[in-house]
Amino acid sequence: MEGFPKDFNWGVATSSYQIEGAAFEDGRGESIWDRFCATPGKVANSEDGSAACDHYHRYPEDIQIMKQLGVSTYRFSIAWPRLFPMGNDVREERGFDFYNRLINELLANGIKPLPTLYHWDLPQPLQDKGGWANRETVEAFKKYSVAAVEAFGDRVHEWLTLNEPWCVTWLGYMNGVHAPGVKNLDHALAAAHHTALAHAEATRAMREVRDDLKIGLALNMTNYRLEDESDPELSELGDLMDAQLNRWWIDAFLNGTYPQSLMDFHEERLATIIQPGDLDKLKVQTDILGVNYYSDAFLGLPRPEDKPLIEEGLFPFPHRSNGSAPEPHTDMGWPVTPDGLEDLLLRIARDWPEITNIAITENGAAYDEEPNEDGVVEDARRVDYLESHLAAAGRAIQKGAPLKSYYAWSLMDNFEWAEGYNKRFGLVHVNFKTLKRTIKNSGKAYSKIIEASRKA
Ligand code: IFM
Repeated sequence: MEGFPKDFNWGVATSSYQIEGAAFEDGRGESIWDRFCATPGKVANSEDGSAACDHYHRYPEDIQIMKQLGVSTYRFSIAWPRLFPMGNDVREERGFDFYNRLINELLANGIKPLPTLYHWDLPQPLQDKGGWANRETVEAFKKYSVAAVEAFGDRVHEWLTLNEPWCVTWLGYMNGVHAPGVKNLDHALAAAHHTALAHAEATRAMREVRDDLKIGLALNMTNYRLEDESDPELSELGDLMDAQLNRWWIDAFLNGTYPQSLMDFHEERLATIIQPGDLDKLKVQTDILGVNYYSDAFLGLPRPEDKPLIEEGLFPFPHRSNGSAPEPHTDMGWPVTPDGLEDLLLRIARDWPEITNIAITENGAAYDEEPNEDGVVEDARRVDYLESHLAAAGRAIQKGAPLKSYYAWSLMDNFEWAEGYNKRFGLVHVNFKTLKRTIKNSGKAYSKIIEASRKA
């Protein structure tokens, strides 16, 4: 694979609720995803993450698998309700003990930990007070982040605050397909602001504890491909969607602003949410831009029935928009568009030259191959996806994009949120009955790419 320097960080990624299981063990508190999954009709097949991959108990085996793959870094998330079950100041030491064990085991095996502080499992008691729509959650997140750095910062030097605040905001508080399942534009806009503020406040507070940390956040980003670039209505919608997904959190931490088009679009509502002095607080030194890239988004002219929703602020889903997307698609229905990754990395390099450390913190594909009679998982489509996206990333590096790390999503098949266990993203297959792990052909291919790049 061309373009990658010898010291490139090769990794795999997961998140707590999607893999840990042990949801009711060692004092872990209820999270919004426990509550959402227990609500009929919210998750496919009424599944939940209570057992998931049982990584809570099997993490030593999982770390051995990472070692076999040859990765040098592991992105995981810390479950806030394990450390602070009620979302207040009351600690659960057994939660801290678990992450100490995990981090120590990673380091003992030569794997650098990259924790994400918030990958969607908000303590339910905080949601009972409004969750991310309530400004108090910013302060609670700051305190939790500081406690995590105090506990683990002697060994963990790179951190991500939030994963995909766009999903937290728009899937969680506007169209309700993710926990907490709220459908309210004022709550969504408040969440959009409070997540940006939380990243900034937590980052500053973490740095006060230790000045040797590199801190960033992970954003889901895409390229919007317009069906007709000359159509003014479509161009305007494309700009608003780009602002909402790609620019909102970057403008916040880089410049202490939000995109003007969205400020105008939501002017009255935002005026009641953004308090005087807030914009200055948004700007914060952010060392790593995590990019979660899965596919480009194809945007066609809004259908008449979508127009009232758009006017209200509910824009189409990035990967399910109504433009004509090319084949093939993954099991999520997302088009496979590797060149888009190169374009996106080059766009970041061009539009935000201040960003000097990009990590692809997620990239991967859902395909449902099972082990064959010889126990081999022949997931050729995932091998293609991985190789073509890595080739695109390598080209972007050669053209000057400051890409330093790549984390494949995901280490193993896991709980895919509202889709349940049906959508398999893993390089490692998990049999959810026996919990047996089997490295897929894509895992073997990834391992070879890593080995070759270190030798090159
Ligand atoms: O599984 C998710 C992950 O938790 C966040 N980013 C997208 C992935 C695939 O949908």
